[in-house]
Amino acid sequence: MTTVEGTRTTLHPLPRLSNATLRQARAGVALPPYDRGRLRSGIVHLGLGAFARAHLAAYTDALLAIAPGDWGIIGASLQNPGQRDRLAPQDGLYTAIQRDGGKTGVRIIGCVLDILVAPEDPAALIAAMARATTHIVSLTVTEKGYCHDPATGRLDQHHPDIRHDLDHPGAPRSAIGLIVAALRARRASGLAPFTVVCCDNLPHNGRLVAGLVGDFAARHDDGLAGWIAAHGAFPATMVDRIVPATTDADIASAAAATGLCDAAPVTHEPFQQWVIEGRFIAGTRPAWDKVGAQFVTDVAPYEHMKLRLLNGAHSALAWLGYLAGHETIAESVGDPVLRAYVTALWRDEIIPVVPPPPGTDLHAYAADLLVRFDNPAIRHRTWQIAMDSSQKLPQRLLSTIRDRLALGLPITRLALAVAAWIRYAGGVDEAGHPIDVRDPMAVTVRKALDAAPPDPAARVAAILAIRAVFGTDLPRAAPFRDAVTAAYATLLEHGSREATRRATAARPVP
Ligand code: CS2
Repeated sequence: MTTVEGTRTTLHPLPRLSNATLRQARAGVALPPYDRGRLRSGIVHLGLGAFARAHLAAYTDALLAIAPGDWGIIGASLQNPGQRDRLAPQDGLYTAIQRDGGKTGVRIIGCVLDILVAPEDPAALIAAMARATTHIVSLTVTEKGYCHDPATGRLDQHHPDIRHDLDHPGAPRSAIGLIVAALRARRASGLAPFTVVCCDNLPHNGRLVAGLVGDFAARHDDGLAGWIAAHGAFPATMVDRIVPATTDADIASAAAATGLCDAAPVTHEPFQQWVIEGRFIAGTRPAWDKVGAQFVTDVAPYEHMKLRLLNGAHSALAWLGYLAGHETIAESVGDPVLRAYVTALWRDEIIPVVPPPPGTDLHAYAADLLVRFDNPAIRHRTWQIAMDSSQKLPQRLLSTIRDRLALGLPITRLALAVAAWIRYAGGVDEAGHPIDVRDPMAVTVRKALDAAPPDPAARVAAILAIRAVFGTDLPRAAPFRDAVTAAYATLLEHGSREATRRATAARPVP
């Protein structure tokens, strides 16, 4: 038995996956067909979690299999050494398990060459980003990793990490501080900037990160902000693949499939989509389009479709499903009440206000989403999706609500989702058990609820007053306040399933 240091994971008595053992993988396991020894890095990726390893790295690995290029990836962990401790003994190799109902495909991904841990040595990470051979810095640091105000999209100058980084520009700890430090180093050595590719589910993610980097750089009066604005590139992207957190059971299935111990496999659905604005510095980028990515001039319609239909429904199902006692998204959409709700939510409230991307039928897209959500082999926990909800709500649901309010359209089902978040964030489930709410604003939300008088209208008003989530417009919009209050009262009185049934059955007056 091998125990991986820094984790509680116990591995099987099999050889550990590494360069030396790779060829011992069982027949049927796809191996990187390129020569890893000759592969050089061209990408530094901040936040090397499961999603990036099943998406950006999977695309890059597939590309390297058909077209050589110096597009190896140096991954960086911004929080703790866990991922490095799991992957370094494996020479960066890991197993990707594709699950589609009863069908499984197994492949070992080889394009991650090294993993750095920012808090251990920020200078080493800045140096890797500032190297002439690094052309792209990509990110999946989750919504809260950008240290911004979700309602305005501006840098939160009071965020402890941003304050730290402004005071210690040579040893930053936030993604934005690290990027600015590396851009400063490139400018000093006469290099062009790298292209920053944000792969998080944020609205206008390229523009948003450009603004945050600009805000941060402008705090030092050395002309850096102007240089970045003139020479930098921050293409927008839409990323999509359902990738649940890796569990011990996944580690066991990777071992069973490959015959090798892997402390950090990823599991994912077959579907993947990556739409990228084709704006890279000097046009230097991997030909990801050869392996299915789409380069377009305007990502916005794809982003709206994905954030509002997929992620909006995911969050709604996460809160309502969790409250109804469902552990996963597949279980939630297996419940006829929640299934009817999400179908009606898409058809009646979301699709009518989302302009479709070229050649896309949004009803067909929604039908495909339901098939993806149904995939029983993907155990995507409602609790996992409910994490950091305060950072997700604006782009996933509130934008759609704003569009409908502007047109005077009803929002019954969307309002139920918002009310379900408030109910979930209260921290007690329908059986009276505590909910482990993980959210940077968990305390703020709980305090607001606890301080409000106990009636639903007062509690909802207290939450809507949280400006960083709801802005200044929504708390003043009476149809929104009333719809959320009514839904919240029904949730408290009748529970999630009955409230969902009623919201689905409601025939709101247009
Ligand atoms: C999910 C996303 O955890 C969540 O919030 O909604 O991770 C979702 O699975 C991906 O965006 C799918 O591309």
